[in-house]
Amino acid sequence: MRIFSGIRPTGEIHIGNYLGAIKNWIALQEKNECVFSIVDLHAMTTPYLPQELQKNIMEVTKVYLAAGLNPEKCIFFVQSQIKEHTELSWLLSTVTPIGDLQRMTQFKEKSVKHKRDVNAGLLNYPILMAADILLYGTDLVPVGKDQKQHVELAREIARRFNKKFGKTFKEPEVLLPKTGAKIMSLQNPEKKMSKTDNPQGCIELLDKPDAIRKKIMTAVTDPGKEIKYDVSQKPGISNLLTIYSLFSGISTTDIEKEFEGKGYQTFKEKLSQLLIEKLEPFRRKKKELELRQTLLEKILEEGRKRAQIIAQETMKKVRKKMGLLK
Ligand code: AQP
Repeated sequence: MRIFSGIRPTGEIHIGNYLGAIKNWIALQEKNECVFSIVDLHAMTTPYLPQELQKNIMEVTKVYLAAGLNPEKCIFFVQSQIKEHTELSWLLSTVTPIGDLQRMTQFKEKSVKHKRDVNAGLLNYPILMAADILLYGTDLVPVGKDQKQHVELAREIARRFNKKFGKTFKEPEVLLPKTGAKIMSLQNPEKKMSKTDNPQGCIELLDKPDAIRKKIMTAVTDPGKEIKYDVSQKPGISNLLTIYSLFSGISTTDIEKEFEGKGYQTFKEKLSQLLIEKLEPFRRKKKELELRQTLLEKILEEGRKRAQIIAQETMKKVRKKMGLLK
């Protein structure tokens, strides 16, 4: 199976990104041909500081590696270093109806969030994402729930292209984790945890113990005292239970039993301890990587070369099918 997925270098990677996407990638790289990217061109569709982008790309590189991504087992590269992504994105835009882009939930949400900067890139985001995926002959795209709609559109774009120009692309499928596909904000359990939202709502993979404790202890909970998984009545506690379960490997039912009659405070203290312990290796490995700038550059350069070979092959076929000169 060929796998593709990516992350925008828009800020600190959080446990939502990890549980929804990265954790799956680490498992998949063992038995599949995986291509993982830092999708920096996507990061430019929402307000960002040019002077911070390069630093963010290197930070995300370190977090990917600290989380267990193995460049010997996957292709790992920076999106903007492969020009074929933007070329294919343009070509695919000619088979994508505008209406399909306008109905995307993320476009609608981000247009509200960034009212002053609703640019064409934000609208075209899913076409670039389709190009990312289709360029590598991808079978499966492991992402969180918020990206499901975009993968479905990529599939639709592939289908349209194949119909118009003859079979060229595989139709990729989305792969969501059974649990953890949408980790919610600790400050607003109705909204997903997000890099660019309230930092108090978000546990970063590299958060220090004090920050973890503070964020968990101040996490919004629900009326009552019972530790019970019930998303409609207790969205706050249910989200914390999901996080507890995914980091401990214990089922939510067993966690409920363990905390029967114990109240929110005790539960939150235990969850803080669990996260402090489980996130410690990320911080340690990331720190080790701080001193390995040359190695990081070498890894990205190697990844660029390997990705480019596949991307160029695909583009040769696409250009021919679409009637362009060699
Ligand atoms: N809360 C979440 N729960 C589960 N999975 C999540 N993902 C994001 N948030 C959650 C998944 O993480 C991968 C990388 O996401 P991204 O960086 O490409 O962009 P995003 O989906 O827009 O993530 P953020 O954190 O919310 O970033 P900003 O604030 O920049 O918009 C994807 O697979 C995503 O599904």
